[in-house]
Amino acid sequence: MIFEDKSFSIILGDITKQRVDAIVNAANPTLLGGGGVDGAIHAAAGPGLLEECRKLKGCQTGQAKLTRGYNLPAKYVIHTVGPIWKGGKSGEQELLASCYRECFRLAEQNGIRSIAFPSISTGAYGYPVEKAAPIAIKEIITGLKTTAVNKAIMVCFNNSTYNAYMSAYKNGPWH
Ligand code: AR6
Repeated sequence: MIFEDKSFSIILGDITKQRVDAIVNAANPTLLGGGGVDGAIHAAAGPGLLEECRKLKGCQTGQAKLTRGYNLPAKYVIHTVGPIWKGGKSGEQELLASCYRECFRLAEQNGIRSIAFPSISTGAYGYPVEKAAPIAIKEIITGLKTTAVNKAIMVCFNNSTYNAYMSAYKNGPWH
């Protein structure tokens, strides 16, 4: 999708390989690493990332914090903590939207022009991807329209995630 010199893509791939200004990490409140995309980002970035994360003293659900990218091709990592899915009546939608918005806010503050997102909360945190995808897409398109970020990529790690995002994109009101 291209609009007003801005671009949004949904791809199948590995976020640690993306050559963008910042990649987003789906972290946990300790910011001290974990499995899934968090583990992959720490493994690819090297120990400097964990050292910097230790100084951040954690992060609340729906918030985001920035570090450098160390051995990653990306200059920065934006760590955000998605909500754990508890059935949808515990504010999950608003917290998930807040993750994407906070990432754009930090991007804007730090001169980041290109950003790659993983599918926040839809792995270990159990958020149904069919419900998460339209929220993610809406906030990413809003972020592109309202900040200086000009390129956003949703990096899906498997086919079912990719299909859910493509279908949410096709069925959405944004084009
Ligand atoms: N590139 C892109 N996406 C990936 C990659 C990768 N290299 N690896 C996994 N994914 P998850 P969450 C996808 O579980 O649900 C961690 O332990 C994965 O297929 O990584 O927010 C943290 O420390 C899924 O689609 O994050 C937290 O404790 C998506 O990334 C907890 O998991 C998110 O899955 C956070 O859970």
